Amino acid sequence: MNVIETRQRGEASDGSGVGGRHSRIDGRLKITGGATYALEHRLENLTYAVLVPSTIAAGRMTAIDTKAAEAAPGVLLVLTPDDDLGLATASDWFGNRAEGSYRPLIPEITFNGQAVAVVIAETLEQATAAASLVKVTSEETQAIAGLDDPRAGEGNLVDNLTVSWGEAEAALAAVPVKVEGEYRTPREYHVTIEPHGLTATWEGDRLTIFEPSQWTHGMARSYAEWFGLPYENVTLISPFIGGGFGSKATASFYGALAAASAKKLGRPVKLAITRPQTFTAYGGRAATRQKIALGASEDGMLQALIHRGANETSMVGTWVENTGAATPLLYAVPNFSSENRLVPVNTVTPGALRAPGKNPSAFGIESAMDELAHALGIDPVELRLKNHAERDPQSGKPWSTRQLREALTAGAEAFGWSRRSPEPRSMRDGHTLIGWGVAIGTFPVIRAYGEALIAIRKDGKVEVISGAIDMGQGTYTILAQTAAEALGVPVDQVEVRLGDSSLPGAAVAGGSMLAGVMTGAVHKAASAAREELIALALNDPNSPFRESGANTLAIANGQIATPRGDGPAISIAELMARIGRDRIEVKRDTLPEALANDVGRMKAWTTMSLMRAPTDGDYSMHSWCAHFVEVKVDEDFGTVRVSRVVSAFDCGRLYNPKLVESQWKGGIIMGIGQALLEEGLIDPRRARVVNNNLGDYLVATNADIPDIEVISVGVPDPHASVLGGKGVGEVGIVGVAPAIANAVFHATGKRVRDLPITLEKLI
Ligand code: MCN
Ligand code: MOS
Repeated sequence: MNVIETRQRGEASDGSGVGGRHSRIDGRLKITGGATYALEHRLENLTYAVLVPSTIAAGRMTAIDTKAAEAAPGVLLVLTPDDDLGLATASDWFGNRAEGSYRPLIPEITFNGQAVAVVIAETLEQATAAASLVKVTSEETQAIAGLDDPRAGEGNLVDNLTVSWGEAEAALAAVPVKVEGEYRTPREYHVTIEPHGLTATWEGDRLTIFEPSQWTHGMARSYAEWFGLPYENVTLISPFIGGGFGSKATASFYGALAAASAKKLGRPVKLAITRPQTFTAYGGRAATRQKIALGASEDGMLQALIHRGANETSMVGTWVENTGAATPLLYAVPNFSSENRLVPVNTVTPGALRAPGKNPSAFGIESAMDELAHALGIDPVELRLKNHAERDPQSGKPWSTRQLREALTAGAEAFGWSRRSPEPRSMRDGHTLIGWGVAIGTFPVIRAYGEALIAIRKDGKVEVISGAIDMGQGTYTILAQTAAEALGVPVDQVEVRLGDSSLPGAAVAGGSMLAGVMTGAVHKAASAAREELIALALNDPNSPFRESGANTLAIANGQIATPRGDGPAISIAELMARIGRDRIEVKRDTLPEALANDVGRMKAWTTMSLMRAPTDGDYSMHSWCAHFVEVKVDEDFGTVRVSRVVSAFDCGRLYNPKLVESQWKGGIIMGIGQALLEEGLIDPRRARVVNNNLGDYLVATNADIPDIEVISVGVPDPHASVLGGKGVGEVGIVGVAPAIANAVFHATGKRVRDLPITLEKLI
């Protein structure tokens, strides 16, 4: 079922290998309804679970009355904090595991919407109706609604995020030109089109979970640990995912509840998170604020940078949205000081949302750089080029590759930046003010390990098998292309099977690392499979090549021949028939020798503990971009429209430029939404997310999006990955919001330092 055939009707088989513009091979299945998503699996005897959310944000539940719910039609089970489900704790992302038991429902309430009970019934309607009958009595205490709540305070310093060199305060006091500002980003949400949820089913002591997942192995580990099962007893299946953006990388309390209920009932349980619950069942991007001071000499050389950031976190968990993530990397500055604080508020613990840290960080520093350019009277592109960092200012290491100058230059050229008139409010079209803005962005290269199995079938088809996932970014397609190239077969001869934790191991599809990890593993396994096929063709007594005198063979376009073409030439299927083989399987991993034992494997696939930081090694490795934006602002109404975007990127080698362009554009589109629309509105009285639906939480739609031109200026980066690519999935969003804010300033002369840029801030 989760096998993707690469042939698409009406599409020529172009045999494109790595670097080809192949369309997504899962695209047809998705748009014709052939792709089965997690909640669409129809199991016999299925039951339905519905969560009961808390209506207070802080306090303690003193009593819960479930009698009416239990007596309601069709109800099978009601679980409350009074039920001990016998679960153990699970490891965190890095594989650290606290002692003790795990209770997914607790009486201590720390946010509005926290689940206090779950009701399981024969039908969804029955469970929904019964959930409304659960009566909760609580002692309510005063909640801290968010970062702006006066009771929230300054927060606690995160020690390992304090970075400094030189004498920033003294240098700032001495410079002739300085700017200071406070920049804020609101709470944002993933709003994936496919909401979360799962179906859990047991067979004896084997648990199967159908759940959308950015990381089948990591999530399977959590389930195994909760229930005290051997890892192999859990299978998590996730062949298709309707968007994740960071929200589907961990197993969550509702997964534990569904699986525990299924165990108790001896029947499969489906738990679908409702759209409003997607705002509280897991966390979105934390709200942030950051104070930035920049000091420069009159000729525009940066002398000092002081950065004081903070992000909200929950009362019970720690989420670091590092506002200083991009700040130390972008510019050469001799005196630098940066810190980040955590401010606990009554919210669900925030989580990773496309380019966590880097995204709000870029909003701060890139807005501030625009303010500095204006104060200096220097063109903002020129200011950035002037202060280009020749090596990583923080680690002191050379960049592996950094085509940021090229991105700024190529982007400016394609945009027509030289025609910009520098004064704010100096470009207009009737009642419409026109503004042009620029900002840069970055995202680190994160390396990890992967494993892939390549099977050559007797029909000559090649299977690529891995537990890695594809949530829309293109994994199926690039892995087919990689195997096709390494094996010398057309891409439509390759089938890719992904999204199942029982398949070979892979890192998380997060941190923009999966493509580099998995193309490396597939390339290695497919190259080994090719060697094996050639060895068989040369040595098998029944092979037509046995007497050819050749000491190696060539495979191209699915045909095996002698290198000079002077011997026989046959298809892979024919060779398999001649040598009497049904299937050749080759599995390879990219683990270093020292980690290739059982423990190393387990750690590599199910935790992040073996991930390699961008500066681990001799180089500092990052993707880079420069965004150029035009906005049109209605002078009377203050409405902002983005009318043109040109962005240039350095992401190293591109495995599939068509998919990369789509990733970049997707990031830019999200960035436009972030700049102009997205904002979780929190009721200060009850700390409740007010706009918890797709009608009121606004994201960019087609009508908000202009033509977007993307340009690749990258060169292969041999240090970043086996095939020379750097991360693509997240860098596109980084820097978009400040480029828009800078364009709005250029159009209107008004500097908006808190997102989103809505009309009331402009009139
Ligand atoms: N790619 C490429 N050449 C490269 C690098 C990547 O061709 N050098 C292309 C490939 O098509 C690959 C894709 O870009 O499948 C993304 O690769 P990569 O940057 O390695 O990112 P991951 O595969 O790890 O995907 C995760 C990343 C993250 S972290 C978020 S958040 C995000 C994103 O991808 N969420 C997405 N892109 C998304 N796209 C969709 N449609 N839906 C999401 O939820
Ligand atoms: Mo992406 S936020 O790292 O899943």
